[in-house]
Amino acid sequence: MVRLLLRLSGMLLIVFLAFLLLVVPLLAGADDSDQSILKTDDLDGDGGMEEYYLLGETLTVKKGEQELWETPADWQIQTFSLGDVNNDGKAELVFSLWKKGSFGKIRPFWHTGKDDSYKNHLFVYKFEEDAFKPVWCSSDLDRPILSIDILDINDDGLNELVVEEGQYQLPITFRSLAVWQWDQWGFFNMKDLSSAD
Ligand SMILES: [Ca+2]
Ligand SMILES: [Ca+2]
Ligand SMILES: [Ca+2]
Repeated sequence: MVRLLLRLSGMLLIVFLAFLLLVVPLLAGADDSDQSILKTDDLDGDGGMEEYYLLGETLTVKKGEQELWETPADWQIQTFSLGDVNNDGKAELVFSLWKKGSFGKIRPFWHTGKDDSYKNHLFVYKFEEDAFKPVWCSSDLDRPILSIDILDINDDGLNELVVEEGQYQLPITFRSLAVWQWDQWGFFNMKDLSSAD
C-alpha cells in the first residue's frame, strides 16, 4: 500500500514537472508572439514579398532567409504600418519610434542647447534599389504616436494617415485620433484644417 502511494505520488510529481516543462514555455511563447507584429508587402515592386517584423523594439525586414534591413539599436520602434501614404502609387514603410535628440547628425548650427530629449517621432521610408531610404522624418512630436493606419477615410481616392496619439506623461490616460494627409513636402493635420474653417 505504501509502495503504491509512493508510486502514485511519484507519477503525480512527474506529471507536474512535465506540466512545468511543456505548458509554461508555451504560455511564455504566447506572450512573445503577442509582442511581435508581422506584415508582408512588396515595397520595391520586384514581384517578391518582403516580411516586416516588429519584435521587441526592433523592426527587421527580411526576404526569405535574407535580412534586408534592421532599424538602428538606438531607436525604439513603437509601431509601424505599410501603405501608400503619399499617394504616389507605391507603398511606404511608416513607423513611430522613440529616440534621443531631435536632430541626430544633421543638427542645425544655430541650435546650441542640449539635444538629449527622448521623444517620439514619425518616419516614412521607401524601399528601392535594394535600400531603405527616408522620405520624411519628423522632429520631436508634440504627442507620441501609439498606432498607425493608412486608409482612405473620406473616400476621395487619396490615402490618409490615421494615428492614435497619447501623451508623454505616464500612465497614459489621454488618447485621441488624428488624421494627417500628405502634401507635397510633408503631412498636414486634417483635423486642424477643419477646425480652422
Ligand atoms: Ca519586393
Ligand atoms: Ca507612396
Ligand atoms: Ca482620402
